[in-house]
Amino acid sequence: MRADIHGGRLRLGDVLIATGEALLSDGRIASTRDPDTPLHWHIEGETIRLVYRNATRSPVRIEQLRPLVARETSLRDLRISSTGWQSWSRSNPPIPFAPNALAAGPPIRGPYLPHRAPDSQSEAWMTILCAADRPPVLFGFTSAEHQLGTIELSQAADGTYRLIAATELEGIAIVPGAELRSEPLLVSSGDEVRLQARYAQAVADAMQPRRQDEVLTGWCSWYQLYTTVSEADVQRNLTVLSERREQLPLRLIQLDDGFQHAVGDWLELNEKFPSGMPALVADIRAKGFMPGVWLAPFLVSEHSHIFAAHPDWVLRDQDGAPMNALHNWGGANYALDTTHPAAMDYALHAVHTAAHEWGYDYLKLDFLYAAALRGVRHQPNVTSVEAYGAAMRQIREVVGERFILASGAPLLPSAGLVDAMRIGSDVAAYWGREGNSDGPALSNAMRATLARGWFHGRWWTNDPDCVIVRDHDTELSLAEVQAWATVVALSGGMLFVGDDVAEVEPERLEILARLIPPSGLAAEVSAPIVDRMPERLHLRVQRPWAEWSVVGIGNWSTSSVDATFVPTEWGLPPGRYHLFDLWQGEYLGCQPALKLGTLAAHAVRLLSVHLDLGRPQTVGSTGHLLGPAMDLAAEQWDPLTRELLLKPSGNGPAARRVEFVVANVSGGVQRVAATAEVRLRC
Ligand code: 9PG
Repeated sequence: MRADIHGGRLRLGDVLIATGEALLSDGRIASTRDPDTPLHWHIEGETIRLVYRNATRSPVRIEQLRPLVARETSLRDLRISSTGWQSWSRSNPPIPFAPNALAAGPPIRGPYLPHRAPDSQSEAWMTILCAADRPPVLFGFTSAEHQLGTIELSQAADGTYRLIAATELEGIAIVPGAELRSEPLLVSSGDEVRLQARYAQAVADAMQPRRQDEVLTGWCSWYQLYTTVSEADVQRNLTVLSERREQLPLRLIQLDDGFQHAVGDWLELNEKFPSGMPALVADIRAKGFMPGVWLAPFLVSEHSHIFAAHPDWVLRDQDGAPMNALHNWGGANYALDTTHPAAMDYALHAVHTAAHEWGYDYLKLDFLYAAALRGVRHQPNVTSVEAYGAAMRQIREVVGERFILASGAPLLPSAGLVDAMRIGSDVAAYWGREGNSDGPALSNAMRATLARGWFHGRWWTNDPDCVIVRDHDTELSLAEVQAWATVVALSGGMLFVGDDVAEVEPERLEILARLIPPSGLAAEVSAPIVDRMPERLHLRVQRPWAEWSVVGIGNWSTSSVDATFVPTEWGLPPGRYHLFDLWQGEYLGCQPALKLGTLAAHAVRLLSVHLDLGRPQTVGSTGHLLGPAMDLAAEQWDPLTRELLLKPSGNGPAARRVEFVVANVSGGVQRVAATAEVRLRC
């Protein structure tokens, strides 16, 4: 995109014309249009920074740097995507403009933004704007080392939009002669999926993500036992999972919230854990599992001993009152001031103890946004993003190469510091609740997972949150359980189960077993969008012998619909396709398109889709939910001997019985057991 600067205005191709501004703490606004402006742009390719130079003789305090301030007249039918500030924040593909002061409000799901207009839509980090008659445009800050970046849109009475891309300086001072730079802002236009990839790569270049190894699997105590969890509960699940390893090989046992005296009192275990942590960890290890534990290192309950002893360790508001980061567990929970050396030492001591004294290899660090709240800190002149980054870097140093799953964590500032990221709100054993579009609910977790697949493997490993498969103590229908299992499988992210597995019905454990191991690959999603969720999921499988697709067709509406599959609507070339229903293990024939019949509310159909190659070929399998994409390691067809060689991947549970479904040229299919290499004369 061409950038021209003329008369203090920046023109970006035919996307927009903007000025740059700085909002000072005394309320004055400096503009690139001023004759003696202290501002200039620094432009590299499609990336823009705004720089403020203090040419005065006294310090200047800055609230915001605004690399782009534009009035847009031509945004017909504007739709806006949400990335969301932190793990649990609302996230969705482009949907019509709507002020979101409540949905993205502080302190939990949005940051404190004192300068935003109340009737605006404000998006943290990155947004994609779609309007009629022009390609989508992405505005995204590509790093968060110093400042939070937001893109704010508001609409004037005449219908025109005002766009402000700004970074928050929170009143920090620049000394005379010094310069202050905004985070870099990428502005790019084109196809939505390509824009996400381009932005993800730019962020990865700036934030240096950690290496992604294996995508982990495990058990988590939270989604059935909640805070009632006891040592006996963990032991019971440990025993069951170790006895059923052949059917259900999971790697981790992760203890969640419920072991501590109070939030903040991490080192005081409650009476439900009489044997202590080292003993529990030893048992987990002895049975061959990786031990994991939950902590919220930056949160202290008003009821904690630690807050009673050190009330000066928490973040304060302008009036000096402790800032409530959330109301939960029967009271206020304050944010630890990580710039207070003693407070930070305490957080590090808790994490050090969990990792090195107790012996946990995997830390689910939760409510991390608390360290990134705007407030009055012990150390002046530090932004909340800087405070968060510094705290997380110290935590990383303490835990070394142990695994960090971040949860409730501001997204961009965590890239490079954590191994995995919770990318949605909590799941629950119900689809949704009236008026709850952000809190715990299966549909909310699903919405975020569908919106944030493009993070996966680029900034960290995505954690879509646990699957819940039990058939009791739940409001979820089988269709809903399967829909979530499908979305998790197609996310490529971590696979954890949130049930008390000792109590789960065998046929429901079978659902879980079909998801092992995670594929590591995230499917692309596309419209139609219903209830802010895309209904199409598409994983393109590329192998040396063939390319095929795994497609998920969801119905996120509240009533049943007639579903069809038309390959050309999915970007596949016209032709005849072998279709295989992966949930049912049923071959549906070879056709140019297919009527799938009725799809119930909240249900999903999952198909393996193979272009007819005019020779014998694998078109389905019955092991992993993703079918041959996971079950088949290699296929060779020899036209001279007319022999088809199939090699099973063998990467699933040891007890898994897999059948390959092979299409013959005659139009029929045959099923063959995939115990070892299979040679078929066709
Ligand atoms: C443990 C849980 C689980 C879960 C986390 C997180 O806004 N809230 O009050 C709120 C409470 C709990 C919560 C998220 C938000 O869940 O995501 O997996 O670890 O903490 O308390």
